[in-house]
Amino acid sequence: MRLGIIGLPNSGKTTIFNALTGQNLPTGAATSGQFEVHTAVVNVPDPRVDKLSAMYNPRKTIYATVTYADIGGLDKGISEGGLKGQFRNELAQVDGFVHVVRAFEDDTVPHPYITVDPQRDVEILDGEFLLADMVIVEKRLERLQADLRIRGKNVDKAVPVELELMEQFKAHLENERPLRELDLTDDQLKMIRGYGFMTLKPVLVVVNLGDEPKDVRDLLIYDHPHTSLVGLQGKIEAELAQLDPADAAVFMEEYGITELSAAKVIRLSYELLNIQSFFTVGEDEVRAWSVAIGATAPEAAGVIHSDLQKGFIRAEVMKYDDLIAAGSEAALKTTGRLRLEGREYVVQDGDIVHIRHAM
Ligand SMILES: Nc1nc2c(ncn2[C@@H]2O[C@H](COP(=O)(O)OP(=O)(O)OP(=O)(O)O)[C@@H](O)[C@H]2O)c(=O)[nH]1
Ligand SMILES: [Mg+2]
Repeated sequence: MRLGIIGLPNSGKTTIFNALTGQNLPTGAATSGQFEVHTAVVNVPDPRVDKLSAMYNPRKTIYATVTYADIGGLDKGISEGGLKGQFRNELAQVDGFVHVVRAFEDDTVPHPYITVDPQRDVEILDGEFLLADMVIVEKRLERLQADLRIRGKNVDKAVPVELELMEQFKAHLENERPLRELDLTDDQLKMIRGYGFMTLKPVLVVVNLGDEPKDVRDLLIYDHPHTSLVGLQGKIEAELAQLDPADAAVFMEEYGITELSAAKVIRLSYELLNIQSFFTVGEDEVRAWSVAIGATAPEAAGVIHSDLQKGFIRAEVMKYDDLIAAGSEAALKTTGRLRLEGREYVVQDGDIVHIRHAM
């Protein structure tokens, strides 16, 4: 799963990328306004994995991961006439956005629109994405209408269906509302999958607070489905991510920080993607896997290996909470709470799974 970090120039995208990934990319004037993409894969912190690892003492412990891409160079006007080239490709590839909005005051860091105004800034880039989607919708409408004109009654059945959907999209976008607010069916989503609609993607808005902790809800109203809002002290957390844990603890005490927000932001961005974690355990490896919410046991098996999906017979499932309560797998088995599930079973977050399969 891939998340694109976007935001206006100098909002602190690269700083927050560093805070989340522990990298040390250069920030500030050196990079300003350029199209540049940097990526890093990050473990999703999960105390359940820590506990399972303590219980099984495996050779390897593997967390779920997300990939962050720091995408520089977005600004007002970028979508005029539609998003193009590398930008379009890069943005279309991501499963969701981390939208960085500047709330920090610092006279040495110029703001492209002079004043610090998070509400205005978040709406500038959102406006660009609405526009980019509108360009796509209008092109499709033109195509579909031409098709209908030329072929008349012989037109493909899908054309009037898509035409109606595009009309609905157009009306929605004209009201300056993102497409992710619409309740779309699987068939509708399939129909538009290749179009790369930007406002369809989930968004985590990260307000870059600066040096003072603040309540983000005082700074910004952002009320959409498939959206979360969180604050992060970008520069401080980026610096902390460079320290070893003991030094970081001293530093945190000095600044009165009780808990790092970076871990929380990573979790929130994972949760945004409509995926969940299930686990496999053993002496060799304790591992978290990501699967779509609603996936069945064979689909989850397929995440581990396609052979396990093909040869799927049954899944042995333990609930994480049951295992912790029982204290060990052996103890759990005596309670009858180790369950055998078939092909129809819908995997739940926190399931510990062992797939029985025919080779
Ligand atoms: N005071 C303060 N400065 C910050 C904070 N976060 C970022 N900055 C500074 O703001 C400047 C821009 O930060 P970057 O992380 O490079 O911002 P960006 O959005 O990646 O910028 P571009 O890629 O050039 O568009 C740098 O000089 C940072 O040090 C913060 O929390 N407080
Ligand atoms: Mg940058």
